[in-house]
Amino acid sequence: MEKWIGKKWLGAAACVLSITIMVGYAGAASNVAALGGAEAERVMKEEIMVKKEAKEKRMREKREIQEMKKAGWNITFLDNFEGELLDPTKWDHAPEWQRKDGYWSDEEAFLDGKGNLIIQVSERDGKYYSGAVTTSGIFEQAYGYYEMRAKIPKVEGFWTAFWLMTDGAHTVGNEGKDGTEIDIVETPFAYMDNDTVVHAMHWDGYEADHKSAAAYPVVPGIYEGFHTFALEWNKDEYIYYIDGNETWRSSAGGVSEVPAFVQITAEVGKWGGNIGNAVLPAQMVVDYVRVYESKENKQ
Ligand SMILES: [Ca+2]
Ligand SMILES: [Ca+2]
Repeated sequence: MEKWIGKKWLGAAACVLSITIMVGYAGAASNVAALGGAEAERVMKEEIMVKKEAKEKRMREKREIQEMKKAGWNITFLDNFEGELLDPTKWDHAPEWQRKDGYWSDEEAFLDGKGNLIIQVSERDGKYYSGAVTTSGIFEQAYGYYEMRAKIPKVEGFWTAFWLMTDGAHTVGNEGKDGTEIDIVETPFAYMDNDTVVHAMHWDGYEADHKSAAAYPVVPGIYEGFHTFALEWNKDEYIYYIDGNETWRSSAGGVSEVPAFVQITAEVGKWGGNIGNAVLPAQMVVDYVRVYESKENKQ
């Protein structure tokens, strides 16, 4: 009996062993298949997540524009930089010419196909090239609310700028009322790790009569990730915002009364440090630009 039991147990044990081995093989085989399946599933889930996030982003953007409308601001210019090519009904490349220590080049301003405008700085044959886009001759507005969402690189030797410009900024006399260069944000100190940006106005030309006013707000983490940079330009003053928080207000030079065009540029020059220390190419990534007009403060 004991022997039989022993045999039986032995047999049962062998059977369990063989089942284990079979299960083991089957398990290994299904693990290989599962690995492929899991990878495919991971990729699929990731794609669904990316699409979901993109949809949520679009809805959030629409909601933000709706909220501005409720507050009395109608959108007059919007570019989310979707698609493959810069929209010629909204932007032009700024003229290719020497700017300080670099050259503006069409090649350095382009869409990344992921919903962003790239403003790049590159070195080619010892020369420095940077991107610049403008709405000059396409879109101009006096007063309003101007906003850009962008990620600024921490690279030495150049600065990015989101600014409003008009030919009137060159006209001497009548303060800045007949035209002011309004620098919503400039970033010459990005490489210094001091979290400082520049807001500025320039008027009465760029020679002996040149006048300007500027502020240098410190915003912790401003050179990490995306941020919004905005200006409210009304008949009384200019109000600057970063991430929705007021960073400066001023009516220096008298407030400009003439339409201006929008520019997003990178400038190579010593104000931004030594370009020789830069790791290039470097990119500013712009998610969107929005311009609104106030019902109460139309031009
Ligand atoms: Ca003037
Ligand atoms: Ca975008």
